[in-house]
Amino acid sequence: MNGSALGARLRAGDRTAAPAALNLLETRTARIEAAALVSAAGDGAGHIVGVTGPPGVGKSTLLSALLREWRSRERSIAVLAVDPSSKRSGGALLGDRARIEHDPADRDVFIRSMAAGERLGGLAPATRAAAQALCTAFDVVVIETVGVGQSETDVAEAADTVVVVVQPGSGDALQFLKAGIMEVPDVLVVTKADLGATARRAEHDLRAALGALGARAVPVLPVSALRPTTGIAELADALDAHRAGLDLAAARTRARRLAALADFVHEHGERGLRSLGGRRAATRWLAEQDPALDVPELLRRLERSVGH
Ligand SMILES: Nc1nc2c(ncn2[C@@H]2O[C@H](COP(=O)(O)OP(=O)(O)OP(=O)(O)O)[C@@H](O)[C@H]2O)c(=O)[nH]1
Ligand SMILES: [Mg+2]
Repeated sequence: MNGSALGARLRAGDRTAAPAALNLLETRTARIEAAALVSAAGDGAGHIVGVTGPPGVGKSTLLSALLREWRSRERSIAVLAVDPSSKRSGGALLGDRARIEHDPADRDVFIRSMAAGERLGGLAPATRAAAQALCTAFDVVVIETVGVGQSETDVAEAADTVVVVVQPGSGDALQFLKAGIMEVPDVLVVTKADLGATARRAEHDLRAALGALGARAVPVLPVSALRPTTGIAELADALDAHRAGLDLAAARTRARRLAALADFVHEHGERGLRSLGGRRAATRWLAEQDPALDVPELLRRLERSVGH
């Protein structure tokens, strides 16, 4: 099956094209077909939600509960679970991992594990492309990543809305402040709210940390993802509310530009980035390009601008 045919099927809302589309996007030797797929799929109206947080915080369990909530709202959902174990990352990350629970016969839910990017918590170009292509056929596309410090910015670049999941009693609130990543979350979830006082303290610490930073109003939501769940409907509502406030066309243009730059760095490394005059200069240059250009064209223009 060629890329543009698969992209066209997704664009027509044919969710059964998802597995073949992902196979193609993950084939390293099929870059041209993969680009054709993403172009043919076009700009999707689906909501791309990034879910990130440290290993074992409860992301997959949370998604199992969110999937049930979204299905009860008749949304179709694709989940791209970025698997850190596919990189050399040491066994410490694994251990007590829950899988995302779902009904395998439900054709409105598609779950796929994908290889991680170069950095721990980073996104491979195939994951960005997959999110862009799938959001034409699914109402919600989730990208689940293991977040460790700075790497969360990768998922923020690919998603419309970013949920950062925080473990009670972990001191994560202070970590966030130190790492300067309070800019990343659109919604903060304190998971394992069933732990009681520790969870309430984490919620309080996060609100205090956000208050100290001033500026953006980020909801902090306590959730328990173990049955009987609490806070899940509120989380789904908060995601909808964030989405409703977005300029989606602008967000998609921004995502395409960032994806092109990420692809460029993937191909040409930090040296290539320096030849563009650094990340800031490259971002400024991209901001001057036609907003309608797709990722492959932006990448070509970036390469041409430095004579590659
Ligand atoms: N008490 C309690 N335990 C939870 C909750 N959510 C998840 N857990 C437990 O936390 C552990 C890790 O959950 P996962 O959902 O696998 O966490 P994860 O963030 O997806 O983990 P990785 O994918 O390995 O990074 C499991 O033992 C879960 O049962 C919760 O709301 N309350
Ligand atoms: Mg998980």
